[in-house]
Amino acid sequence: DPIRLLPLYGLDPSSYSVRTHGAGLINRTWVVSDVNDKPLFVLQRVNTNVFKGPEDLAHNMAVLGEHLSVALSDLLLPLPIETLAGDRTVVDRSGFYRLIPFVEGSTVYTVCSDASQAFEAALQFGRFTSRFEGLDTSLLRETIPGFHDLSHRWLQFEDALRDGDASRMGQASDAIDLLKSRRDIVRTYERIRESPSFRLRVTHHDTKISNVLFDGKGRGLCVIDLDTVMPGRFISDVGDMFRTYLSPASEEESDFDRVYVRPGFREAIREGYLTHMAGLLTAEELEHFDYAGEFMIYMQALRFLTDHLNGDVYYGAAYEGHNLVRARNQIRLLEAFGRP
Ligand code: GN1
Ligand code: MG
Repeated sequence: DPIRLLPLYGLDPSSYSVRTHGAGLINRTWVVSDVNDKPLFVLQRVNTNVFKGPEDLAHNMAVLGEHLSVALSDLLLPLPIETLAGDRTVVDRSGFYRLIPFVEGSTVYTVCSDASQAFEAALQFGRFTSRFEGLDTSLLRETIPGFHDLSHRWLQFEDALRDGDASRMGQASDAIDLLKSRRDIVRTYERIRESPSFRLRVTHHDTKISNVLFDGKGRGLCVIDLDTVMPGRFISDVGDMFRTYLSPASEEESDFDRVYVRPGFREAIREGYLTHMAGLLTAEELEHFDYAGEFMIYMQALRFLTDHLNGDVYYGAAYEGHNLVRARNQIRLLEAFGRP
């Protein structure tokens, strides 16, 4: 029970209750409330199989916080609180934890249900990146090496095709063939990676709707879940919004007829993101705005399929063939997205 960590922060466990919260695949999250049930903190356990260097996360949060305070920025960014000993992460045998202030009156959504939410979220992610424009991104550490490096993901896929489960490979041949046939998406990425017109900026790398806090009127307040904040390209953040906001059904949906692109959402993401980013993106980046969607949807399909072939070691599986369903779902979305 994570309540045992509260004394490290000088908090008396008998004055708080802890409830599980959210549904990420990687980390575990709880909300800590007071005796009147008022939420005060979010407690998270970070998956150390995925994030191998807790000190890198702590380092990055410190760099971000420092930049905002020096720049006297108006950006709201809930950063981990210090323990009595002055640490922003707590390491114990089960992993490492951090405690973050709960933003009063905030709500999270697990599904992006209308275009105005997509607009608000995209505005928040664009605003987040824009507020770090003056920061030297080389100060940030890579918390997951090669995280959105599509060439690296392609190589992992090839490894799985060589060493993975043979019977699963047979069953998944349709998905394997489809992803091989769209290797042009990897080639475009390789050009982008070498192009000086594509800038490295402070990038969130996990722009799903549940990583944005909203107020009671449906206005975006700020972004959360900063573990994967590191130097990156805008195609990661814009692409993951396309990937996770366009369809009414998520990557978990097994009825693929429910996976499609809702009208108006694409435009909402574009307008929202460009609210703060229009003046910062280069002409070549703007030309690749829609490519971002292909890039992220394709990468997620590759990652799910790779994990399926490898025996579900990364994402886990709640039922037999779960990651193959997720991969096929993302392939359906890639087809619905169309070729930019
Ligand atoms: C993971 O755990 P969650 O949902 O925040 C993954 C993302 C994937 C996502 C797919 C560190 O994020 O890259 O897009 O699952 N995060 C990591 O649901 O691998
Ligand atoms: Mg995350």
